[in-house]
Amino acid sequence: MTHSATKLALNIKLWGKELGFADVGITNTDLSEHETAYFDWIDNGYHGEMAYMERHGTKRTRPTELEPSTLSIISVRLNYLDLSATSAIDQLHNDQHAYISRYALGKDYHKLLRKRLQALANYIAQEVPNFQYRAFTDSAPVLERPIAQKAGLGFTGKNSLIIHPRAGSWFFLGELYTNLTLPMDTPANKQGCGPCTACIQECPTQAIIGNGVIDARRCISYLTIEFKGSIAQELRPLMGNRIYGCDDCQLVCPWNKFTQDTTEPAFKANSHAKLSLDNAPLLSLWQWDEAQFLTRLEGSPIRRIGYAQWTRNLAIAIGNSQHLPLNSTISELQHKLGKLNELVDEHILWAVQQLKIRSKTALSPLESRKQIQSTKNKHSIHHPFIAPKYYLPVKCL
Ligand code: B12
Ligand code: SF4
Ligand code: SF4
Repeated sequence: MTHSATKLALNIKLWGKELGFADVGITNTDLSEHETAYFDWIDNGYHGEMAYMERHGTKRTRPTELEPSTLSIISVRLNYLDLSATSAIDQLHNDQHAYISRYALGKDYHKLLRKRLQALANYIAQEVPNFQYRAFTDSAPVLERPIAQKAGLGFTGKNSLIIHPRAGSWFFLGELYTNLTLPMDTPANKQGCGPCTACIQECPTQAIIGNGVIDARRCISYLTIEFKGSIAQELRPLMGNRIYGCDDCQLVCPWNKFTQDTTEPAFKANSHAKLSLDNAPLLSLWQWDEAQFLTRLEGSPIRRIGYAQWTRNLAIAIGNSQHLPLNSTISELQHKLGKLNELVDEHILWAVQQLKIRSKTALSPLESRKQIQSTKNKHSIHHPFIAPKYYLPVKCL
């Protein structure tokens, strides 16, 4: 490796930090050690209905099939957790409120991250004639986690997320595929989980089926964001009040006590919405019509799922609530029957039925709390699971 390549790599890291990335690492295009695991995952059908993952074939595992001129990959991470947002744990414990995944409380990260990568590329282009690159985050057939691990940004946790030993896992990943020959960073090969299995045990739907292996078909993130169909009845009670994404396998991860606050104003909770998404009552969100959904969530990643899916998800969360007023909530639910489509109606009817069952077996809030605590079977149909212990920096617990 030439002296100038080493110097350029150092500069790329400095520029990346200047641009607000929490870390920048560099690796090559060899992801062969991950190929078998990836295709086993697809062959087992764990990707559910994300058919694009099958369609992309080896483009995801062989970077040069996606971009032939690629010689080195620059991998970046950007912290997104807003430590000043209402406590994630309080929201999960309040079944009259909606739980929205922390990454979606602010503005959509796709554009922001790509722009930032573009800015990094501009710095490089000033130094290197004939510099070629492509910027990616999330949506392209790129094996982002294995790349980040190889570039030294963190190890792969049992929850499959990349975990930085001094910053936890609340960050997005992005990449620049480049035609530069750059020195590789040391891969973060040693898994830091040790004997811990908190994420596996506490996943509400038992979607983590092995070390680093997720069955997306059971994952609440998949069910609420990617999956358009009818959610299996046995999974609905386990979803609790999680209406968009899920964070439990990060909330219970001890490494996340080292979480760093986001420095991005765009990722601050409610940087876009006219309602506090970190603290939103289910029934207020239920009252939005489609026009409100579209205007209030302008610039939010949530808008992507569309109003019908949003309504489906809300219906499940309302059906799971033990503490909403019964009669008025049932009539609010019924009010939307026949307004969207049969699939949404089916979820609304399910929710109405859940509330009616609740009215017959009504427990006082105290009795109901006691029952939740004493339940041995955490996947008991009536009690969406709440983990006993969470890890976040003290200020936002
Ligand atoms: C499809 C997808 C999903 C699916 C499937 C999740 C999954 N685990 O694969 C669903 C919808 C469920 C999902 C959920 C979430 N996702 Co997602 N998702 C993706 C996407 C688009 C592709 C991931 C993929 O290829 N999966 C297929 C599996 C097989 O690949 P893999 O997990 O990378 O697995 C490799 C390694 O884990 C390794 N491996 C496998 N087993 C083992 C075992 C050991 C011991 C080791 C060391 C390694 C190892 O080999 C595998 C094959 O190469 C990426 C973006 C991208 N283009 O990469 C974002 C991405 C992974 N998601 C992300 C996020 C933030 C989330 C959520 C937290 C969002 C939320 N709050 O709801 C959840 C977390 C759920 C979870 N525990 O994974 C971030 C992760 C950032 C990070 N710190 O790691 C990414 C990178 C997006 C981004 N650009 O920031 N996601
Ligand atoms: S995001 Fe939620 S449902 Fe998915 S694996 Fe993590 S804890 Fe389980
Ligand atoms: S919760 Fe425990 S097992 Fe899961 S990723 Fe974190 S350290 Fe690893």
